[in-house]
Amino acid sequence: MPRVIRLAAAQMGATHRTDSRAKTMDRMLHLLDEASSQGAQVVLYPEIAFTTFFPRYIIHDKDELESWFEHGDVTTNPNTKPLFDRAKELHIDISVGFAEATDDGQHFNTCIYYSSHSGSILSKYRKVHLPGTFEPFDDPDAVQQLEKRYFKPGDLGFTAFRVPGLEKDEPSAGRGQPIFGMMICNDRRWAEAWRVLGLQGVEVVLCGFNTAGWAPHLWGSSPDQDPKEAEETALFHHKLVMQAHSYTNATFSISAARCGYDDGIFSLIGGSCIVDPEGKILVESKTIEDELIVADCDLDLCKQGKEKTFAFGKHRRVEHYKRITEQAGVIEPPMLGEVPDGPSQSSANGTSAQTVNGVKRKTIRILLCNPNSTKFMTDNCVEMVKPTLPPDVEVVGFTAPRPAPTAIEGSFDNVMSAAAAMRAIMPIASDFDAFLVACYSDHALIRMLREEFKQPVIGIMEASLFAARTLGGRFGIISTSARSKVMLEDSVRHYGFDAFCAGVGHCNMGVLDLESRGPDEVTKVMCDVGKELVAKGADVLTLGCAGMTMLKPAVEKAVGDSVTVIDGVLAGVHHLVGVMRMGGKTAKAGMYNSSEAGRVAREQKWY
Ligand code: CDT
Repeated sequence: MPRVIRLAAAQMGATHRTDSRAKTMDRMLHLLDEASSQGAQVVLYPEIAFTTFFPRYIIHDKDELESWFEHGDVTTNPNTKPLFDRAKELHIDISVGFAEATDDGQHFNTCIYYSSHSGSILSKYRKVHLPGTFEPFDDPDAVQQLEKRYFKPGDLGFTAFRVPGLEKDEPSAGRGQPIFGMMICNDRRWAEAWRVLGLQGVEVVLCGFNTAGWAPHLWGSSPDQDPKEAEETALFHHKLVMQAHSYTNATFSISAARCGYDDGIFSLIGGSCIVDPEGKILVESKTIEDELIVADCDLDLCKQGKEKTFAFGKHRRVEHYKRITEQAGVIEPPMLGEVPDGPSQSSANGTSAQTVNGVKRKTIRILLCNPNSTKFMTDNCVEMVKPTLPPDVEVVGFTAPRPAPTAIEGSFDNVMSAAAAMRAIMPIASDFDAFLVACYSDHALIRMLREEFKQPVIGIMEASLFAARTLGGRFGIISTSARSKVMLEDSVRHYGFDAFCAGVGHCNMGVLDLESRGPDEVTKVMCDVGKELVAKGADVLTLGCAGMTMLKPAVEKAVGDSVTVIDGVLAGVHHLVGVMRMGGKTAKAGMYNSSEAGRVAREQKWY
């Protein structure tokens, strides 16, 4: 037996700032009477239906602001009670949006489902996705959307609920009472909101909205965009999301607009519609005035999608969806350097290119990991090392994705960059034979990589110090800032090389100054610092930042032939090549034993 229910959207045209509540209530009652005369069983009203859409105004006066909110129980408060009384009298269920002030002083953008059957509120939803800004735009012509200022994000989740009293012959076909879900305006643009309802078997999604037709500070191409064209695009996006998400969750949906030109100037789109589970619009509004749309919806039509194409239990692969709940913002894939695809060459020791998964690659592939997010530094390092590579060795540059800091100048940057870099390296690590951490410090990423992988890992500071011990008696480090000098002195001690250190000098510059101040100024300072270190007894100098790589020849010239200058990137790459040729791998019997098993046991494998 079909489960047909008659659903309606009560679209509401312009509601001006100066309109009285009584006037707006009369319009709402009129729409309800019309719904009754058309036999509608459920009527959806828009978001913030009892007043104008006040979040477009900056309101400093506390009393005025509170006057836009509904306080206490909306079904008994005199401001709103008449709507619920009439719904009960007409035996029509209603869903309506309003600005909610709670007894304990919280404010939400809310809607409720009122059951005329029980004469009570069956379910409440508080808007989760609040669009716009907290602070108003400075531009006096901007259309403001200050929902983040006036409301807290909803705290009730997307909870589907059963609605009694709608079906003629309950309980019908053993499927139980209809399953409804609610969302408000901007929520409809988020697939996550729909899917959470879809996963509860929702059959009707209700969504009231106030969507600006022209708000160039918030969306659209530019303030010069033709307002009509902007409205058409806004309408297109509205229908797109209602249709697409109804289809992918095999549910009916109803949307009800507050539309028209509020205060004669603020454009809000219409486009109220009722969509079926195939994503087809059954009925849509034709005006931007008060208008009722009605459709008969056979909820059994949801079955096809729920049992075939979108049979979630059969087809969803939740193991691949973790990012959706664990990550809000975007983490881009790492920026990899160019992978040369020229003909394979034979190496000095007889090794040559090998084929992995049908892709030709060099025998030794080193991932040069720049843990900061400044790509030109990575590119400079790769460029500098390229001419020195044996034919079977390839160095691929990796730049940590945001939110890694653009420069690493202290412990905070160190840890934040290590976390961002490690998350991005984990999925690609197996493609590389060794890792070079291109930050001149005792960087956390070095130990993280050693713990998690067998491939050899070295940092450019460690590599410089090993080379310096091999090539001279005392070394000096040319570092960037005064703080870096102190940190590197500590690291030298940590690495156990302090007995061989003639000193650490600094250029009084930040990491990014090395680029922004220009090569002449930077070279001069670096050469001066280098000479001071030589005067203190250093016969080897190391460049204390990956960003100094390109200036090695200038420092060499300044200190003369008898002093050796070491760049950590070169030292690191060739150290790794040597270790690889020895068949070396990271030992796992001690401190570099991975703690992954423990994380899995604690359910903390979150990367
Ligand atoms: N009310 C609401 O959520 N409106 C937003 C537009 C905000 S930006 C102009 C919407 O998504 O329709």
